[in-house]
Amino acid sequence: MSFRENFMWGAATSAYQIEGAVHEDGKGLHIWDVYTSEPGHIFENHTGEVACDHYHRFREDVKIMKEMGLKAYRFSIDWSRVLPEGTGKVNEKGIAFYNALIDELTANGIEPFVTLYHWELPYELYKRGGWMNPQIVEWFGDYARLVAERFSDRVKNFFTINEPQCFIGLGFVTGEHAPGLKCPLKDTFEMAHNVLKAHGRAVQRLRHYGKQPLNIGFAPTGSMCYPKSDSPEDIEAARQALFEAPGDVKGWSWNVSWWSDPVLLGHYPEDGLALYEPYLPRITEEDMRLISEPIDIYGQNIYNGRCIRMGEDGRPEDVKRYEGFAKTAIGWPVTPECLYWGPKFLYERYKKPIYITENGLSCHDTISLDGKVHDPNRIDFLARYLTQLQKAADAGVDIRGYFQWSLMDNFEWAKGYSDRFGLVYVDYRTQERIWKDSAYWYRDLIAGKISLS
Ligand code: IFM
Repeated sequence: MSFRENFMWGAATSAYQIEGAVHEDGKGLHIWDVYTSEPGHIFENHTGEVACDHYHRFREDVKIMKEMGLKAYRFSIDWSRVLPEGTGKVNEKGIAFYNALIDELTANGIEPFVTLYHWELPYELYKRGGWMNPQIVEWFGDYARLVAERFSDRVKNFFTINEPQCFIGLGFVTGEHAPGLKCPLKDTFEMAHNVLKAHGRAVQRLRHYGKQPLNIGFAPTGSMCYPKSDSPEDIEAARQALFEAPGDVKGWSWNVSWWSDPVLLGHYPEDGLALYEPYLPRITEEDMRLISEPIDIYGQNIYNGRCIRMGEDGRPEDVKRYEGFAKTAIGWPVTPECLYWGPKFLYERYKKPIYITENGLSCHDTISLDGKVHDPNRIDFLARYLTQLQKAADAGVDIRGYFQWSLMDNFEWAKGYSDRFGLVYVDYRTQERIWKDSAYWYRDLIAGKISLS
């Protein structure tokens, strides 16, 4: 057994992390443009002003994708590039850029997967309250309509929002990401509710204005849970731990079920409702109907997980990692099992076809004396993780595709360019793209020249 036929082997990026051209062709500002322009927020004050200069080099980048044999490419549209003020006047040059990118992809036989929101909140909308303003539900809906009208003749697959856990948790709870706020928790729950409603409105608009039947989903993230052993007790403990609400309310956004249950099951999880009760906004049945507007596919970003066993008190407990446990350059644990147990538990609960919308690692990649970039750790990581994903597919989980994060090194938010997640190395001094060893490995895997164990 193996992955299904026409499995979508892909790679992912996002607009601000690669495009550059932030002041070109009528693009409006978004919160990251503004946040990165203020010193002190980002590692060595890096910004995305140039990033990978993908705005000008997208044809070269699509050529790389083609040579790598990618079947699919997941990228995001910068809301402020097509609607500089977030609503109203359309920036035709921004539309033209995405049209050209989509055309280039389809001409090369690469399926585009478009994300509507990968954290570029237009600054003009932020000034009007951003996610706190309930009108954002319609603003986002109008944006989704524009995207459907202009691009859905060629784009069939859409994800509404990427990693709400991060942009609410890091942007508005801890303040490590744009716009750098530490809001009262009550406000963050209200924003989250508006995010989910905006997602629902976008699903409606995409569906209604789509020029063909569309596959629509969203792309949350989360640390997965895997059992210490194959005993039914440990498996049950891991399942429970994955979906339970974090007890520490300050970390509430790092939660799978608070985001995914409303979208897929039509209600917030009961344990979360009880735990977070003092902070919750008014939630109506109409809201829940909107939030649970049916979707077709489930995207999940998975990087790592926690090992869980059933405690003697009958409650799940974390198993301490041994000293020297493998970790990536950014410091995340290497836990391949998360790519078996995560999709398995998610599929059991939500029963939707799954795409792994992001997975990958940062390494300390450098150009070696031979002019090449050798990244054995990335190859080893991918082989281990994908073996587990294949096991999940073999076990009957409906996995439709896998997007490696990322196609190329890029602007890693608060870490600037200090972390390299790409299959392709970007020399930011010259914008030269250099295939890392893992890019060749991924190409050979896609071509069927390498088998996973
Ligand atoms: O670079 C990010 C991406 O934008 C969202 N998911 C995690 C990646 C690595 O941190």
